[in-house]
Amino acid sequence: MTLPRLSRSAQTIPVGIVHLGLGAFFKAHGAIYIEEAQSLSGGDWGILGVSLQSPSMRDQLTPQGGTYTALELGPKKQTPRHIQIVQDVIVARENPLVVLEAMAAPSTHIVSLTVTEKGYCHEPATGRLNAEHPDILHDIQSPLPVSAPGYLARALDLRRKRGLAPFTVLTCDNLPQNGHVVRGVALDLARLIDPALADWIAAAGRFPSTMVDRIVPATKPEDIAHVGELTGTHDASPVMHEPFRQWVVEDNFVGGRRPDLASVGVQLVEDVTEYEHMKLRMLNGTHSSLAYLGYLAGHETISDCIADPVLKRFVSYLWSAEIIPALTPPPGTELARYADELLQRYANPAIRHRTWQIAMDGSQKLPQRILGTLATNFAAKRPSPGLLLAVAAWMTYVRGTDLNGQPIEVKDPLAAMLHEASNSSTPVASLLSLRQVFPPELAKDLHSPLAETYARLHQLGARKAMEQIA
Ligand code: CS2
Repeated sequence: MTLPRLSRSAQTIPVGIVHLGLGAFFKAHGAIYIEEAQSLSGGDWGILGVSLQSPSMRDQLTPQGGTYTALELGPKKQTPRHIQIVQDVIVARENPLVVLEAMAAPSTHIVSLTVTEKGYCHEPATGRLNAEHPDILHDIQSPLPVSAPGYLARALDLRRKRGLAPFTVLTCDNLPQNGHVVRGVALDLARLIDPALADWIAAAGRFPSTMVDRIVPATKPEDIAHVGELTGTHDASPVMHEPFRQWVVEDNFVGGRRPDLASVGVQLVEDVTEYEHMKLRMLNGTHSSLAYLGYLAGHETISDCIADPVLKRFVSYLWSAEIIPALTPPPGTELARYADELLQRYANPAIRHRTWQIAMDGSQKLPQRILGTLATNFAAKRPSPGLLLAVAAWMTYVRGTDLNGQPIEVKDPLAAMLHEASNSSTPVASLLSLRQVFPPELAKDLHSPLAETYARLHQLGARKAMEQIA
């Protein structure tokens, strides 16, 4: 039976937000908060979605008027919801001028981003713009950009020249001090284009840091079929998400203009750092650890990992012995309780979050998720055998073959470099010498314990090596 196509039932709302990198995460997180804030408190906060490269999101959403289903998957209950805050989707590569004009429109007050870690074209180890990046080299020369920093700098330039206030740049990616990073790359690029632009952005621009959290696995073909059965309409672009959500945002917007986020449970704070460290190191740090070790142990998803008593024990040990002692809790938060909640979220069998998906782009993720904790523990002389094992598992994974010699499809912007280093005669030393990932001081400290851990992992296999630790 062919199902009718999902279509818009709500009125359109004028666009106040342009979102760069419209993907599953933003559709299931920021967009839902903004839709709720809009319907509770009003304001013209419709979202214009932008895909920087691929036309697929536009092709899926346009025939349904930009609307989609968000399916909340609890352990026992499923709740579909029709989200209508996205008004339209544009593909930047096809229409760069249309995107720049939308960003420069007087009615646009916020440009939000989910472009993944690598989309900032920065050096993960330092957080600074990688001025050698081919997209950045292009964007220095051309008024029609290709990178996210390029769109920010060029659109801000249009606003400056037209005498408009800048938009607020609201990053929603899992980077430490994400506002600071996006401000840094936009300023560095602006300075290469026109120093006067950089001075204007530095003085008038606002780049609040945020902590974003909701587990949203990539949508699979079977999810589309399932949503069709559940709702009776065909949605080419549904998103699956867990019930939990959290958004902590620094309340630092140009002219104070933003949706009424507090009314829908967003925490507006002065400084997001402690929330961000907690989330990146406790959630994303163990996600990445489980991704590499779980993958090598033969587990397909995070909930499969937690169903294995060895991995469940190991991850609890990571929190209590290695990660929590290196953190300062955010106000009113008990970290042991946060860990218990994380374990429950990971165990949710309705969420099929693949270890392979989380393993992607490890070179961009490791520093803020795992290496920061390792550095703190080194300084405090606190042993970290578990996190060392996670790094050794990453070093094994990026070879492109698992411990049984089976091929792994490694996705990473540095894949070629990682492949060469990890398949050399000294994999640990060669990988540690990659300055994009490992700060030199830490690399020195890590070398000998990591070489030993790597050898043990290869001798015992992932499960036994975890069992030995916890
Ligand atoms: C995950 C995150 O894919 C990944 O790297 O660790 O997407 C994670 O699910 C979210 O940050 C949860 O908020």
